[in-house]
Amino acid sequence: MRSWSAPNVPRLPGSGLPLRLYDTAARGLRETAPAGPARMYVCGITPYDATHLGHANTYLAFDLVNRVWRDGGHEVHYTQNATDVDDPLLERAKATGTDWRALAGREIELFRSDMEALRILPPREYVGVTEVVGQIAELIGRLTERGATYRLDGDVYFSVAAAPKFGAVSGYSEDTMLDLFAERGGDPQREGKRHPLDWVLWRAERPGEPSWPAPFGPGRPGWHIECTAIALRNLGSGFDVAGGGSDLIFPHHEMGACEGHVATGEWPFAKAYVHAGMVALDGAKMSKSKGNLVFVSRLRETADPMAVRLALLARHYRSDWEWTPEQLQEAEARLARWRAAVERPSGPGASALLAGVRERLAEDLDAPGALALIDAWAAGEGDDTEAPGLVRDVADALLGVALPGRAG
Ligand code: 5CA
Ligand code: ZN
Repeated sequence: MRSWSAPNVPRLPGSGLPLRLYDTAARGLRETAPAGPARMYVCGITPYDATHLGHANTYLAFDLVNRVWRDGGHEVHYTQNATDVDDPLLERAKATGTDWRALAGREIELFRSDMEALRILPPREYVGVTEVVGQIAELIGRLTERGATYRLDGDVYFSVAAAPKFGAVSGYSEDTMLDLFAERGGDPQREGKRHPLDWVLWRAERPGEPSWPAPFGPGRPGWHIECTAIALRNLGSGFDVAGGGSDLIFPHHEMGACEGHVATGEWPFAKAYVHAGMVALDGAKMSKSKGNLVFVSRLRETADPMAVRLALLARHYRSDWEWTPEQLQEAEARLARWRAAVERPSGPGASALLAGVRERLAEDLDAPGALALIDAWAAGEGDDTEAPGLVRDVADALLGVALPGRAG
C-alpha cells in the first residue's frame, strides 16, 4: 500500500560515522556494518486506534537509525508492515459496529499523517498483512515441508521443538516466556498443543471472521509469521536491523526469528534486534488496550510537531519513561531557543558541533547528548556567518527537526 511522503534531508559536509546499536540478541552494543544497502524492518502498528506517543517514540528511534546510516553514505532499504487483520482490530470493529477494513484504513491514514508531521522518513515498502496473505501461506507451506508445523482443530501451529535457536533473541527463562506469551496474545494453556510455547501460524476460519483460501484450509495468518514473510520477501534474511518496542522482544521477535531460520536454514534472521523503551502515562505503559493514551494527532492540534519530536528526542530511545505535559513545554522552549539562534546573522563556529552530534548519535543514538550540544551552541556567541545555516542543516538532517533559517 501507499507509504507516506518523505521530508527533504539536507546533505551535510563530510561523512557520518559507523552506527553502533544495542543488540538485544547480543546483549550489548554492536557496530552495524551494512554491505550494500542497509536493510531495516520495523514492526508497524495494529491500526485499530490512533498513533500514541509510545508508537511515535519507537518510529522516531528507527528514524534516527535511518538518518545516521544515510549520513554515513548508505542507501537505506526500509520495510514496515501494518497488522491490518488481527484479534484486537476485529474486536474493536465489532464493538463499535464498524467494518474492520474501514477501521484499519482510517487509522492507517491517520498514522501516515502523524508520521509526515513528525518528519519520519517513510519506508520503501509499507505493507498491509491483507495484501500478502498468499505469500504468508506459502511460507507456512515451507515450514510444513521442513516438518516444523502440526495441525490442531484446523489451526496450524509452529512446533517450538523444531527451532534450535529458540531463546537466542530474548535470552529469557522459560517461566518468563510463558508469562509474556500469555500476556501478549499467545495461548500457552490451549489443550492439545505439543508444547505450551508452540504458536499459531494460521487460524482456521471462525464464524463472522474474515478468511482467505489456503492449501491447509480457509483462515487468516497468525501474528509473528506476517512480519517474517514481509521481511523475507522485501529484505531477504540476514538483514541489518529488526526493530520495534521492547514489548516485541518476546514472543514476537523471538518467534519470528525462528520462523525465518527454519524456513531458510540461515541464521541470524536479522543481524541486530533493536528495541525502543516503553513510554508510560499515569504509571502504566501506554497501550491501546489500557486506554491511557496521548495521541499524536490530538497533540498536533495545539502543539508544533517539531516540539513533540524534540520532547521525545530528549529521552534516550532505550529508556522507559513517563510522559508529562511539562515535557512538551520544555521542548517548546528549546525549539524557540534553537530557532532564534539559527536566525542570527552569525554564531559560534559549528564544525565541532557537527562532529559532536555525529559522534553522539553513532553511539547507540544518544539523542539527549546531541540535543545538549546544540543547546550549548545556541547559548554561545560568535562571528561565524556560515554557522547558523550549518546548525539548521544538522538539526534537520540528523535529528529531523526543521528550524526555519537563512536560505543557503
Ligand atoms: N502490529 C504489531 C507489530 S507487528 C504491534 O505491536 N502493533 S502496535 O500498534 O501495538 O505497536 C506498534 C509499535 O509501537 C510496536 O513497535 C510497539 O513495540 C510500539 N509500542 C507500542 N506501545 C508502546 C509504548 N507504550 N511505548 C513505546 N513503544 C510502543
Ligand atoms: Zn511485527
